[in-house]
Amino acid sequence: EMRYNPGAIEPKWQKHWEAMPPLAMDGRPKFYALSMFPYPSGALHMGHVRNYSITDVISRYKRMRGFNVLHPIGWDAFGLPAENAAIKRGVHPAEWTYQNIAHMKSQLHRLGFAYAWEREVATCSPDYYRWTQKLFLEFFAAGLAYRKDGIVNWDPVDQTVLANEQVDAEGRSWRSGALVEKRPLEQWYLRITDYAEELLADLARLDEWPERVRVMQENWIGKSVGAELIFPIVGESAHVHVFTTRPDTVYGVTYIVLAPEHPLVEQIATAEQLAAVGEFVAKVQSESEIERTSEERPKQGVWTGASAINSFTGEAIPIWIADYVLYEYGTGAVMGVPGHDERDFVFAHRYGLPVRLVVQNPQKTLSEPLSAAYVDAGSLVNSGPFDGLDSPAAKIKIVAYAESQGWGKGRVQYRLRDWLISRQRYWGCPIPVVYCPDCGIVPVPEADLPVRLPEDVEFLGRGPSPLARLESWLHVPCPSCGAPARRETDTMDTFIDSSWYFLRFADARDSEQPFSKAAADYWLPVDQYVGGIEHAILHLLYSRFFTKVLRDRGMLSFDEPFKRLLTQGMVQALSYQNPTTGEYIPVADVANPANPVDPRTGEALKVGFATMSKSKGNGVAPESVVEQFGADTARMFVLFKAPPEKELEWSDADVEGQFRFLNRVWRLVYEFVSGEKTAKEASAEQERSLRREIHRAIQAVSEDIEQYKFNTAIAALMKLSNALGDYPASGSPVYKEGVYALVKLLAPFAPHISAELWQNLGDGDVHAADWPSLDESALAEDTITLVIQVNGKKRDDILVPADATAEQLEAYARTSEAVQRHIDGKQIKKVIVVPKRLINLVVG
Ligand code: ANZ
Ligand code: ZN
Repeated sequence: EMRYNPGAIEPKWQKHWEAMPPLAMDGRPKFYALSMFPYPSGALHMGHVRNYSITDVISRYKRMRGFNVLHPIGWDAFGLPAENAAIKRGVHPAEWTYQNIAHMKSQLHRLGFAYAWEREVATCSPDYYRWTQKLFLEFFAAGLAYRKDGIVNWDPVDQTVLANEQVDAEGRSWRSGALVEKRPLEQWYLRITDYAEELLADLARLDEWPERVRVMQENWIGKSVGAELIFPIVGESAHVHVFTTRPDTVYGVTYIVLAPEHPLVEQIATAEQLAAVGEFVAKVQSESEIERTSEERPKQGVWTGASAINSFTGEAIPIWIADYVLYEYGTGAVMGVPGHDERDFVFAHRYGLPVRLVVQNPQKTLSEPLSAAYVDAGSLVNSGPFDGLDSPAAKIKIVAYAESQGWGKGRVQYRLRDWLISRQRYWGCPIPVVYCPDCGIVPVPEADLPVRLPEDVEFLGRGPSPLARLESWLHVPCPSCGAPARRETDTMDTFIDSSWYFLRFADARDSEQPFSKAAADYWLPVDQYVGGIEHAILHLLYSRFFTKVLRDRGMLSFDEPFKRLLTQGMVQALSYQNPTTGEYIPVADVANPANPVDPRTGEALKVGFATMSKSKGNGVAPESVVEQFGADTARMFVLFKAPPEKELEWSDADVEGQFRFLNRVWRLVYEFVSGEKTAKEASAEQERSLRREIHRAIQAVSEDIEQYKFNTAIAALMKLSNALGDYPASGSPVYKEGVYALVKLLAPFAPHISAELWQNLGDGDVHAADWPSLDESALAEDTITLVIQVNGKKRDDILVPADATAEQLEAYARTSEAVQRHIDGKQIKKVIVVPKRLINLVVG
């Protein structure tokens, strides 16, 4: 057909790709491209389109380069929104979820993404969560899943506990936004801290990850090297253990502080202080960790009435409790060194505790009383036998001495906590254990998996979870002794489901095991992973943890799941905001974009780019672009508009620009296939120049795809199409070479139009074709610009043949009048040539 009509050709090719034969392991090199799988929220948004276009380009490109490519998709399908829909609208979470999956799946098809559909998974399906349960039992068998009574983060809106990772810096739930409360509760944990050191050390090997993500993980793991020092309590047999990163300051300790929750508090508080202590503990318990450790507010505390001995000095020092000491970190107790720690300095001043100088500033001699804490390293003073040592040496000596005396030992501390995985929710993977009055915690035998979610449940949205109220489900015989026992009613954090889905894709239909070792070892690690920066910590850290544990269980033989990572930027669009109320006005309600006003008040609106979202009313639905211009244009636009790591600003004009480009390509190929070939001849020079353009495009597009520079790759395609458009002799072999190369190079980006055009060229399936090969010799330039210097100063530049020898270059240089003037009859002593660029004549 003459006219480019995406609405006619795209569905045809989409059908074709759906029917692709399943993948098999074979002798070709493999390539595993993966986008973070979506949550089935209801509909795809532009962020999804951007994410999935990237892996689709990479995987189509790698296929043409001869790789055996795995590009799978699935659904992260457990989670709260489904349950909330059940509470609000009475629709069962499964029904809501599967409806959304069906709709989003049709959208994925319509965008022309080529997936290994035969490997599709949904984490809420029993064939998937059966294996999530099996993996939980692996962790349990390894001693890596355990129950612990602890203080948990409680989300009062969602009525469930949250992992530390799910509470933001303001102490709010990542999901509901509610201020998180602290509650004591017995829950399941995974022992991720056992892997803290390896998770940290292996970050260095992830050299194809963004630096930013590695730093975020490093900070999250938060390794501190220091010591645990022991302070005997006066008149008690108990000791206080503190964690410090500054053992070199031990002679400057003037008090000890316990976290208010510390179990010693009750034991050592004296009768006179007991009331004040109790009051303070109650006050602190109602505050969040963020409030307690805020830099702004004064540190507060109360003396317990008790004292401890600093064994180094023999001195008795008071034991306090204070808000700024956290029970969950280190030992829950610190040694107060006000001379060298800012928080301690503030605290000591507030409560009149002594401040002592024990580390001297080597730059600027300090003397007592100190006007501020000196926190850097220095040389020790007032520190007995350690005087004169610098801080690093003193740390080592003091720890060694403490060890020899039984006063403590070296210790490494991580900020990372064990992963709390229990959720008081229905729509999640049931934790496969039973509680027996005689046998205790009994894992459900593997043969009885999956522990299925019962379907007939009530959703009230308050009180205990539906599972905890379902008597028929709750009561089971103990798998071990048969006595009446109780099921676990909590389900797992959904981050568990996504911590291993990339492994399941290797062997998604295995009905005997989560995945076969052979398949995992063949397909993994993921060669290219693409997703949002919001997963920089949680999902990526948990997935790395799972991989390492499963490796140690003998289930796979690699250490890291994701070889290369790309975190794509957000898709933004113009948004309109009322300057007084801050409210966003939906784009659809703004009558005149040239002069946007609030339709209710007439106020002029603030205009800016903001992430597309429902709440801002500035989203563009993928299907609206697909209907108007086709999937190829939508894909080309999101890839062309910005580098993938950067924010992408939506622009209708640029969408149309891509549509026009595809129309030009269509016409060009159409005219080549059906039109009269011009009998005109091109000059040898024109011919060489077109070949150069063709091979430059081959080189640029190949390199750019490898380096995620999709925007410049598309620019190179445009350049090639222009060069072809300008070429006079469409009947010549080089023109044909150019047309074929253009269609092939376009194939990963705009797969439908290229498939159709390739078919018209009579050459089968472009997506099964070989990537065009680069002819380096075609890249060579005919002429180059030679810069001529005399005594290092530029005097002229001239065009010379690209393949001229050094002697020839010198001869060319001498012909320049400007150069002759500067040589001025003097003798040339030396000639320096930088090939293809520069010649320097040294005269004197
Ligand atoms: C004495 C000292 C002297 C300290 C000095 C610092 C400077 P990071 O790097 O975060 O590991 N600390 C220990 N446990 C704590 C807890 N549970 N709550 C609040 N603070 C705690 O910090 C370790 C330092 O934080 C430790 O070293 C301790 O104070 C404090 F000049 O000990 B330091
Ligand atoms: Zn039993």
